[in-house]
Amino acid sequence: MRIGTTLTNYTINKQKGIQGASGTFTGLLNDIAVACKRIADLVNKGDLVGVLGAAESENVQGEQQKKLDVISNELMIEALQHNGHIAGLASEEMDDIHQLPDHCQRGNYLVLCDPLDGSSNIDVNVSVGTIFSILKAPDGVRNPTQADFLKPGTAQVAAGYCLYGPATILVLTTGDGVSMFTLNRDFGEFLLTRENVRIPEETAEFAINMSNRRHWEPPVERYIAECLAGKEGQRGKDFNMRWVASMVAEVHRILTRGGIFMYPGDAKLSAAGKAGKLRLMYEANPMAMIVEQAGGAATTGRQRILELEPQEIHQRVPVILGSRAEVERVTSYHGE
Ligand code: P6P
Repeated sequence: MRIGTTLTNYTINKQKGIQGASGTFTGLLNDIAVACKRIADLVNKGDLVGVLGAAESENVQGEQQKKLDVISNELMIEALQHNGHIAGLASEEMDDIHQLPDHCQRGNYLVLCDPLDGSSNIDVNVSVGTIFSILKAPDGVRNPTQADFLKPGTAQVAAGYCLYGPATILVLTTGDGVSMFTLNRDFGEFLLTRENVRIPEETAEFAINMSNRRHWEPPVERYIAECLAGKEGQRGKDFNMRWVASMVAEVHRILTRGGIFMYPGDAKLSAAGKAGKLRLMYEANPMAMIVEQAGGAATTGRQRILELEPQEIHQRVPVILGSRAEVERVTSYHGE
């Protein structure tokens, strides 16, 4: 499709020929884009509008919320609940499923989101992002329950993120490749800037929080030690390392130039009763769909993320994703 086309025109054209396409999906993506534009505006203004710093609250994870976490969640609800495109919304920032007010018309979709991922970076002006996952809503259900959201990642009809960095870029897949749209602030539209994004199969760049090294399982230790051994080691090449502590920024780098991102389970997380740090439903699943649609791979180290059967809306999983050859190497080490 023509570079420079708007997100709305792009989705209308994508929906043409899809049996029963009612335009609701295009409307839903427009609602999400409105929320992302409003979040981008606040992220960009920061201290000028008093949105930085901690809120007086914790989320369901027991983590200190930032003011912008709470505000971004409210902006997602505001943008999504009034237009009849969704039947329910789940968010990292809300304990339970958000039930739409009775007067709101219900739509065909369920949305799960991390309204502002990486928000610990907000106060230090490092890129953050919104992550979203879209499922079909069950027919005729006005108030979906948590069980209606607990579908494997393969059931997603679309997934995406909006990266609030030097540029504001919305990245989307509807199951037919990955496209990128850059926000033109002059007239407030996301314009198509890249289509059919592909992740290089090979890479020499890994992303992991090295401060957790003493807690890692042997397969992770083995893989990273080989990377650190460089060209003198058995990999025969030097590796570079990055760690932004903002998953959206890491995934965007990988989509752009390849790489492997790892947030594995480890002894410290296990001791706290956690299978991983990242959340399956609104971080791992949408990012895994995007990465796979761009030719990469996404596993827990032991199995494909998109095939996991969810048990709980906020459940955590280990995440290893990116350039296919490297993800398969690490995953093979787990199987030995
Ligand atoms: P750590 C942000 O809080 C996040 O959920 C991801 O975006 C990021 O990759 C990870 O956690 C960073 O975790 O332990 O390095 O702060």
